[in-house]
Amino acid sequence: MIVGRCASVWHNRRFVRPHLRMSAAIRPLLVLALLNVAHAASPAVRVSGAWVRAVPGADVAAAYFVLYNTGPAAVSLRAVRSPLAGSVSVHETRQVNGQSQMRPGAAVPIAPGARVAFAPEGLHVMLSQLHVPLAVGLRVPLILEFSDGQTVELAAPVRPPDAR
Ligand SMILES: [Cu+2]
Repeated sequence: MIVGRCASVWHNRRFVRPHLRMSAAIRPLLVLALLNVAHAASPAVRVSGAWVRAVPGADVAAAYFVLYNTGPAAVSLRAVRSPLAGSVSVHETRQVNGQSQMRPGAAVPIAPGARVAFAPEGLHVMLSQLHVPLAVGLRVPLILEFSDGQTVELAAPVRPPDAR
């Protein structure tokens, strides 16, 4: 079963390939595009303290981190992806009438110079349909997409269920 799921991860990778095969006419444009990316250099948003809480026996888990907008303009976290999860969404846990409820959130805005913490009992990234069990110590690749077009890739270590 795991082999089949891993195959789907590979399938996703293969999906990227057609971009690399292109005619000679387009190649100079690609070089320009890459130069632009290099020029844009470091992303405006820095991500620190990323981790994922292990949930034994479940195919869902929550990821946490702190976002810090070092740029002069507001940026929002638009989407998160992971090759280990079939579905990834931003959630917010709220207390409603004394009960803890999770609801899917929209893009998360980060004002210039502001920090936004994803933490237990608040904002979190919900990883669903996990392709592999998340053992403590495993590093979960996360790709964060921001409204300014920048993406940040990181590997969030899995911590025990009682981690805070
Ligand atoms: Cu959630």
